[in-house]
Amino acid sequence: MKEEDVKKLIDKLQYFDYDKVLDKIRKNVKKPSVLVTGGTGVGKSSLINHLFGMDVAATGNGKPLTDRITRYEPENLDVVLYDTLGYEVGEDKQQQFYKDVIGFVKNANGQGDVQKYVHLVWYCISAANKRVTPTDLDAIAALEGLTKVCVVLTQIDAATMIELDEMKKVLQKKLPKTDAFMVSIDPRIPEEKMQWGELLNWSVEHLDAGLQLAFAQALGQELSAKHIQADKLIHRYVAAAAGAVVCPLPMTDSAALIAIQTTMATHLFNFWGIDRGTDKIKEVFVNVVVANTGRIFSRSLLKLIPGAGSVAAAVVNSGVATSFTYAFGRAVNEVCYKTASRMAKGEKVDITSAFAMDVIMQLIQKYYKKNAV
Ligand SMILES: Nc1nc2c(ncn2[C@@H]2O[C@H](COP(=O)(O)OP(=O)(O)OP(=O)(O)O)[C@@H](O)[C@H]2O)c(=O)[nH]1
Ligand SMILES: [Mg+2]
Repeated sequence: MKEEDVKKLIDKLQYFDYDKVLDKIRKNVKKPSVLVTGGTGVGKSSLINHLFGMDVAATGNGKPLTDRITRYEPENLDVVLYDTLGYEVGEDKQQQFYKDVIGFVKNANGQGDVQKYVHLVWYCISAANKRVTPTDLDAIAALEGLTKVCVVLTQIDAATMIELDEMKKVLQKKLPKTDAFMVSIDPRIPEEKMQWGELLNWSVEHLDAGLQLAFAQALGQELSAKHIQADKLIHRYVAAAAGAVVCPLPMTDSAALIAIQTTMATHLFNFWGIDRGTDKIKEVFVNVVVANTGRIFSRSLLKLIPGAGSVAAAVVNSGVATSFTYAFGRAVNEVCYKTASRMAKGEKVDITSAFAMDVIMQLIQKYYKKNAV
């Protein structure tokens, strides 16, 4: 009897099309854009690849806008990246760079066309060069008149602490209002010496609220910066869940609510970048999580609400709908985060066991209790 009810409940979700649902979620996403610039060989393309993964700046379908500027809009990332060729030594070449890059941002941001707007500039200066040049200082000052700019001190593995301190001092003196972050892609440099997280937090904070989630979605490696945004994402669906259950309804009629929850799970899965692997991963996710959301929902509620009785008799009110949706979101989020962390380390993860129903149910219980209304 119970299983039959549950089956009825999830029948409507059987033909879940992951890509279609995701398309709908991402269709209207406004993408932030980041322009990465600085001298030649300072590690601009490497930085883009490190943060957004998948050799975006090497193999991505970049569109050369000028000789110097290439635009990347990777299909599965909610961000637009402009990689630039760095300036070379020589007065003429520096002038040309100055004209090209600053001219580009001026033009892009002066048109009032949000599609073209450059939201952030990461101005890279290599610690390996041991110095901040007048060209850098001039370019940064000019760019700051046009958009939000920070300095990224790259390749810090190639400088001593004393050299780094010296460069930081120069930056503080010449550009006292500009934030600067030290990074390297050398895996031998201990994490605490680098400021990847700080660079990404700066970036999120300097974007409009409507662009922050998209920026975080696009990040591949530095997962801690995604957390706050993931929570915001869950809250959106909790609000939708409240709207779907305006008056109490029988659990067997909660297909609309479950559809919201499966969409949330799909959104989180994409947000954490787990679907950037093979199609097989998506397929497993759909089979393990999406197809079971109704079952997880009904079983959890019978466990969590004392006296709910059978599925047929149970009634879902707005409080239960929001508490459960929140707990489910947190549970899926936690598993996604752990999975993405393991994948980032190069581990091969078995999605079936990572997202097993028991694992999700236990986490739901943990979060539901904490937030029960
Ligand atoms: N040691 C060290 N090498 C790095 C680091 N980041 C990049 N590199 C190396 O520096 C070289 C130049 O890196 P790119 O990313 O191509 O530099 P770029 O700024 O894009 O250069 P252009 O496009 O020519 O202006 C490559 O050989 C990278 O492997 C780093 O953090 N540490
Ligand atoms: Mg490059």
